[in-house]
Amino acid sequence: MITMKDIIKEGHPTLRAVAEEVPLPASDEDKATLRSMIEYVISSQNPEIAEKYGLRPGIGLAAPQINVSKRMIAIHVTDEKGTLHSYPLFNPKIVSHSIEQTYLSGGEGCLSVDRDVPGYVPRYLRVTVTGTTLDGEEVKLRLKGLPAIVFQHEIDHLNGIMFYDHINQENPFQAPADAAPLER
Ligand code: K2U
Ligand code: NI
Repeated sequence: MITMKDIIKEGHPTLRAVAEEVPLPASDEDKATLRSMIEYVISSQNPEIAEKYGLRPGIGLAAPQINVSKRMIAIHVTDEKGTLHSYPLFNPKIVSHSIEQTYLSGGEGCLSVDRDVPGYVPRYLRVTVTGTTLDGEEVKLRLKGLPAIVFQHEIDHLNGIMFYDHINQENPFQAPADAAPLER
C-alpha cells in the first residue's frame, strides 16, 4: 500500500526526469504498481482511510511521484456533472487539445510539493488522451474541465514538468488570455 513516505518531494531528480514508456503487454510488476497507485488515489479520498494512514487527498498520481520513472498515471475524479473518471493508464498521451484554455481559480497543488505555490496554471480546456488500461485495452478519452486538468497535471509529471513551471513569474495571477476559470 502506498503511503506518504513513498511519495518523493520536489528536489528529487526523478521528478525532473522524462519517464520511460511501459513495455506492453505490461508485466505483473508494472500492473501491481499501477494498481497500487489507483488504490492510493481512491483511498486518499476516503476520510476514514485517509485519516487512519495519514494520506494526503489526491485526484491523481503519476509513477515518478513514487520514484518509478515509468509512464503510468492513476486518476480518480468526479467532474462538474457528477461523472466519475477513474483511469489507471499505461503510456498516456495527449493526442489533441482545444485552443481554449482554462485554469483552476484556486491554483493547483501537488502531492510532491509541501508548500503553497500561488498563481494560475494555464491548462487546455479540452484534451483527447490515449492510453492502455490494466486489462491491456487501448482507450481514447475526450475530457473537459477538471478531468482534463488532472490528466495534464499527471502527464506533465511523466515529462519532468511541475505545475508551477506554468505559472507566469512576473504576474502569477495573470489569467491566460480568453481563458474561463474553473472553480474547484
Ligand atoms: O499529481 C499530484 O500531485 C496530484 C495532485 C493532482 C492535481 C492537483 C491540482 C490540479 C489538478 C491535479 C493532487 O490531487 S493535489 C490535491 C488536490 C485534491 C483535490 C483537488 C485538487 C487537488
Ligand atoms: Ni503533482
